Amino acid sequence: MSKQAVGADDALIIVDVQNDFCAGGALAVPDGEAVVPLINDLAKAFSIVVLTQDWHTPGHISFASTHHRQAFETIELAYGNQVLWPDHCVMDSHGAAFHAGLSVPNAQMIVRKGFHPDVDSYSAFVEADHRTPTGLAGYLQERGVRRVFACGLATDFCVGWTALDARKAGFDVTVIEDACRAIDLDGSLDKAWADMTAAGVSRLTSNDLRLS
Ligand code: VGL
Ligand code: ZN
Repeated sequence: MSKQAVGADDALIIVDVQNDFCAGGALAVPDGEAVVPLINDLAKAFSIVVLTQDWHTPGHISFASTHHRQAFETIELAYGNQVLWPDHCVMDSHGAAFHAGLSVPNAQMIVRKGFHPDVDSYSAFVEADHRTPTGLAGYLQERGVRRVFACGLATDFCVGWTALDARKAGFDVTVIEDACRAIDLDGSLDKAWADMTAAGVSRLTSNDLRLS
C-alpha cells in the first residue's frame, strides 16, 4: 500500500505527553515515554499541530483522594461513570508539564482540559459532562482542517475520547497507533478500539505516512 501524504488541511493532535503519564509519574502509562521521539518526528510533517495538556485543580473530582477511595475504583457522578485516578496533572505542577524530551516547536495551540473542579475531561473537544466544549472544534474548523490525526497518551482514555469527539465534530479521524500507549484497565483498550472503529475512526502506524 502506498503511503499517505500529509496535507495542509491535516492537523496533528498530540494528547497529554506529560510527566505524570510517563515513567516515574503519578499515573504512569506503561512505556508512555516511548512515544516521545516518534511524536517529535511526526509533528514535523504537519503544518497544524495542537498539544493537549491534562490540567486539574487540586482536589479534582477525578482524584480518588478527593472521595477517600482507592485509585482505579469507579463511582457514579452527576455526568456519569468516573474512574478515580491517583492525583495527577495538577495545574502548574511538574507532573503536568510536558515530558522534557517533547520537542514540537511548530505546535501552535495548547488545549488545557479538566480544569473545572467538578468535571473531568478526557477529550480535547468536550468535557466529561458531554456538553461543555473546549473550543477546539471551532479552532480547527476556522483553520480549515478536514482531517485530524491523533497520538499520545493514553490510547484508551484521552486519545480515544478525543478521536471519538473529533468524529462527532465532523472531522475525518485517524489514530497513529504506534505513537500511542494505553493504560488498559479492565479491557479498556479493546473497548476503546471497538468504539473508535464503530465510529469510523481509522488507525494506521507512522510507517503508513509519508513524512517528508
Ligand atoms: C488521562 C486518565 C486521567 C489520559 C487523563 O491522558 O488518558 N487518563 N486523566
Ligand atoms: Zn486526568
